[in-house]
Amino acid sequence: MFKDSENLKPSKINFNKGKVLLFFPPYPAMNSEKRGERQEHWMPYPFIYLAPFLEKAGYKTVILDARVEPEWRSILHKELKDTFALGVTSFTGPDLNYAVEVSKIAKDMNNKIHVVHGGPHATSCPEDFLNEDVADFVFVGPAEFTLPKILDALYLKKEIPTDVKGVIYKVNGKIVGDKSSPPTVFDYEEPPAFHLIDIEKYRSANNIVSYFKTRGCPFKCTFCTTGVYDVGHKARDQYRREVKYLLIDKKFGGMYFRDPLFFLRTDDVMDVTQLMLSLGGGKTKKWRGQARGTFHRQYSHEQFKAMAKSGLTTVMFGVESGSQRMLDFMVKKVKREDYIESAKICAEFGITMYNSFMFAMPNENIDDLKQSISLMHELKKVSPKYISNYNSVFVPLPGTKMMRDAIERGYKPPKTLKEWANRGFSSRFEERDDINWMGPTFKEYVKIYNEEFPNYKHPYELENEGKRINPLAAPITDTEPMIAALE
Ligand code: B12
Ligand code: SF4
Repeated sequence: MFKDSENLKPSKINFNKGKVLLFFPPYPAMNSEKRGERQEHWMPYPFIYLAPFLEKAGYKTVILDARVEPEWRSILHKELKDTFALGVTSFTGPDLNYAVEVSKIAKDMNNKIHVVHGGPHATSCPEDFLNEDVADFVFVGPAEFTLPKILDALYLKKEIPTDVKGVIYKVNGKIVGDKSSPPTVFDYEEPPAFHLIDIEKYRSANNIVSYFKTRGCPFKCTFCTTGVYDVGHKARDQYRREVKYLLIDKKFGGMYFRDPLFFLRTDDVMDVTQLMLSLGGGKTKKWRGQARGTFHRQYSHEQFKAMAKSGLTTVMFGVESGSQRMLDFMVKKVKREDYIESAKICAEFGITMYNSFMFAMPNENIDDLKQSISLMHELKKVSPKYISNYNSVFVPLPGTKMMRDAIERGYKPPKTLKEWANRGFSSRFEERDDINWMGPTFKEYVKIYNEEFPNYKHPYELENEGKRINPLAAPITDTEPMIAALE
């Protein structure tokens, strides 16, 4: 046991202000019977980060994660009986149906429960929740510092402070408040509230854990909402403590750094490399992170070698398109050739390059599609063993420029929470009826796509069918020859 992971224990606090129940909606793919076989499960990170601030302020905090609690409805009813405030998070998608359902249940209880919402959809479209009377307060962006302030005002029956950024609510039927996001602070002292969840429920058969040491992204690709936040980094001691806790105390075998751009800061990456080496390196632990196409020129040969030796097994690239015209249009700030060069580096060091491509974006034409397909082949040719390409079909995300590009071409965005919840985000064209931004050549586009990718299946679907093994989940012995070669 590492001594410093003791610091992750919460301090003794007197919870005298009432109970806050934090609800994470179900995610059917995760709830499936094959849950234990999935490659990786996400802990309810927004709540793991918010809870310590609530506890510090004196609120008993309970996390109800419906993704891992099949009986969540009965637990919810029981918990709500003495709840002071219910917090709900939701992505733009099916989550919203559950977000509405649980809020209604809370509002129908005999005890007065303050209902607050936050998360990706609340950040993009905060008014939706107030217009439909689903929430009393809606939080935009990170809420560690703002949520306790509003709850305290409610608890002490004081005026709602008007100087809190990132929260809106109704006064006399009119929406008031400041919906600009507060700064993203991540290097705070409060340890994540791992003590509030049963970590075993997030252990997949492959024993991989996700972790963030950075939030937000300095880039502003026009289809993505992550760049909306400014960037917050954890301090060195803080992430070292937390990584050791998960990998050593909790015995996870692989770590996926979900930082939007993990490989951006060389000093941090080298520090993580040292840390992973000290924890057993590629011999007992593996890790993975997300990079930009410029990965190949950000590190020296020695540094790549050290990373591979320390257990870096996979790097994920949001390639999106093989057309430079489209890469420029989405302000990716990467050259097509960068991906080829990064593929060569990954192959040289035995690191799997996981490339995500996006199709049917507004302004994309047949030639762009052909260039994406040809880039996929070029990448695969670098190393069929270490390069893997995956597809997704564009989903317009609220608050992004690419959604406005789609609207300019005829897309009618959903207007209600129900419409947002029920719109398609499948990666198979035949399951999508919302794509009307592609112009007259769309039929031909789909034909070429389907010829290239007949019966396309997403990695999760392949996982569920037992037809795909994430390299991070492959037995350690499979990566040993490469590590030996690097000695
Ligand atoms: C992990 C993850 C997933 C996982 C797990 C999802 C799940 N439901 O189990 C998987 C891979 C399955 C997934 C799938 C999808 N995802 Co995803 N995912 C993420 C990721 C990488 C991390 C989310 C996270 O935990 N962040 C860490 C926490 C701390 O950050 P946070 O959510 O911002 O929380 C803070 C605030 O928002 C706020 N807050 C959050 N909740 C609440 C609640 C209350 C009450 C309050 C007061 C405050 C509050 O306080 C928190 C602490 O400060 C993000 C990108 C990112 N880097 O954040 C994308 C992201 C959330 N996903 C996104 C998308 C689009 C999807 C998909 C639709 C992709 C697709 N086409 O299939 C699906 C839909 C899934 C669904 N349930 O509907 C978008 C969301 C955009 C949107 N408007 O919804 C994001 C932002 C990425 C992007 N492209 O911009 N995803
Ligand atoms: S796509 Fe990646 S690089 Fe671009 S803004 Fe989003 S997280 Fe940042």
